[in-house]
Amino acid sequence: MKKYALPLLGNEAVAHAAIDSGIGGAFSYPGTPATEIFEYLDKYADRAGFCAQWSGNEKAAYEEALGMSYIGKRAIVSMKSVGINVAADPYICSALTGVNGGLVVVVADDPGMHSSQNEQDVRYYADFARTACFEPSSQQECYDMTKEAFRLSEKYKLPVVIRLVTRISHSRALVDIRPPENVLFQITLRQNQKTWVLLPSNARASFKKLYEKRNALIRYSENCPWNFIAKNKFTGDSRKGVICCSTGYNYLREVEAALQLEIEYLRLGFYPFAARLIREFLQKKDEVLVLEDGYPYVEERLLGVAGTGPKIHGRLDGTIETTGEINPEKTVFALAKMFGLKFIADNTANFKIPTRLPSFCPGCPHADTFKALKEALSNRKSSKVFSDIGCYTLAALKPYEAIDSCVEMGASIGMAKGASQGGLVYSVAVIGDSTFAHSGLTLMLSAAEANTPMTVIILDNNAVAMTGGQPSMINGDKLLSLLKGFGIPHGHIKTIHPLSRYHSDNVRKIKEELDYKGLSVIISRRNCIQIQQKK
Ligand SMILES: Cc1ncc(C[n+]2csc(CCOP(=O)(O)OP(=O)(O)O)c2C)c(N)n1
Repeated sequence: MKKYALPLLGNEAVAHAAIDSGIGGAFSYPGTPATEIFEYLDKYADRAGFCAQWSGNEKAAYEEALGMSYIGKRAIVSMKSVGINVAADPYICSALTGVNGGLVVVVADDPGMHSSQNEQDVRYYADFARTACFEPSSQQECYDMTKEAFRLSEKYKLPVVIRLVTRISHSRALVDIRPPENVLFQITLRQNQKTWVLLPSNARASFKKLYEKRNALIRYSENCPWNFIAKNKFTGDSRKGVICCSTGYNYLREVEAALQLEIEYLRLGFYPFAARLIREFLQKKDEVLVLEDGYPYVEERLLGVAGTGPKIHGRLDGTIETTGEINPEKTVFALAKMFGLKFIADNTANFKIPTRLPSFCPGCPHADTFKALKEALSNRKSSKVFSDIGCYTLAALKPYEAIDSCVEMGASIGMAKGASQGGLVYSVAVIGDSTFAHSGLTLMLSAAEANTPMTVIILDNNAVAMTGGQPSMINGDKLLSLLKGFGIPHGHIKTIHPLSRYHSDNVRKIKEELDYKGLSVIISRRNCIQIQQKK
């Protein structure tokens, strides 16, 4: 095969590697910054002969991938940071069942919360589940590590995580494409695989085995090409060094070059911890700076509780801000502090990145819904509006200021129910159609079962708008029939059309349902303006 390179986003490089690894299927639920992984796979699925399907939520996506792995085919499941919270149950349990076909779990974290409700760090999950985790620093590594992750997953019979962060997911570089694997992954149905039945007697044995696998993974970690000490042509202060991972590695090299510093560093790109290699690096150091994006995962482990060894600098001692993304500017300051450089402050102007605030698109149906809801609630001072995550969360901002909470996907209905059961009068939940399918359904079932006095407003814009307009699973008449099936009295399932010309009619309908002393649902139905324009 002729050698060639492609200009790929980090997300696309992961996806391309999955195709070249001969996957049988790709599963995902949209979420920034991970969405493009599946979108790329979806584009090539038919041609490459694998299945690609958006799933109802991340847990569903994980289980579908696990099923494909069970029959011996390779599968990839991708999601954003908080997605792994939803998929945690099958992910952690599948470390015990083991896998058959290689199973790669790509989680794109979002340090700095560009488009997420928190800054969580999947490396803790990988550790918690006792599995392995790759952490690429470049688009080439996204490609190479994904290929290696499939191999490793099959070798150790474990799901393997690839941890991305926004800047790696969403930046583009030339990626050398290696020859695709010539393996044809056939269905292989193995007999008598007790590990797949997690009865305590089976699970105990698997848990023991998991620790044996962990020891093997630590040995791999100590010898793999992704973890290494850079020592070549070093002439600087050898008692001070840096441990860097993910973007930290890039920023170190960028700043090192810009400021003509030479710094000895250890780069980490695979976990569990390469203990021997890390000890070797620490032995000769008095001070070490940790440059990592996300939580102080490496830093905390280096510090331990004994407090011996070199001084560790990073987020925990205030050398780097505790929260938020790291960036070249923070790297400059941290290095200046450790190396006692004075000129740094003048160099930082080049590294500043301006911020922009989001807002509803002109013509967005959500804007009309919130105008009507605000008016309907204006004389009902004790009301609270529990919202969810989607474009509609922007109603928290001026001029609407129409929602009181947004916690995680599906929380709106549960919180409105709990508040109503605690005595709140005018308890309102607002949830998008995709979020409703993702994790609102079960809560709606229990609200219907208890006939809790509350009003649920489902914003049916026929799309997962926030993440770029992917198809939502339930909307239109299907949504209406489903709600009727929950046993909610038909008279209390109403539809409104969010347009200013229907405003007073919409306000009246919402008021009627607010005053009803049981569960009522209002479907606010109009296509997302972006989707409409595309059509
Ligand atoms: C567990 C989890 N998965 C994915 C996301 C990313 N995400 C945020 S809102 C949303 C769905 C939005 O769709 P919908 O509820 O229909 O509202 P819309 O944006 O269309 O108004 C998604 C996928 C997330 N925040 N949390």
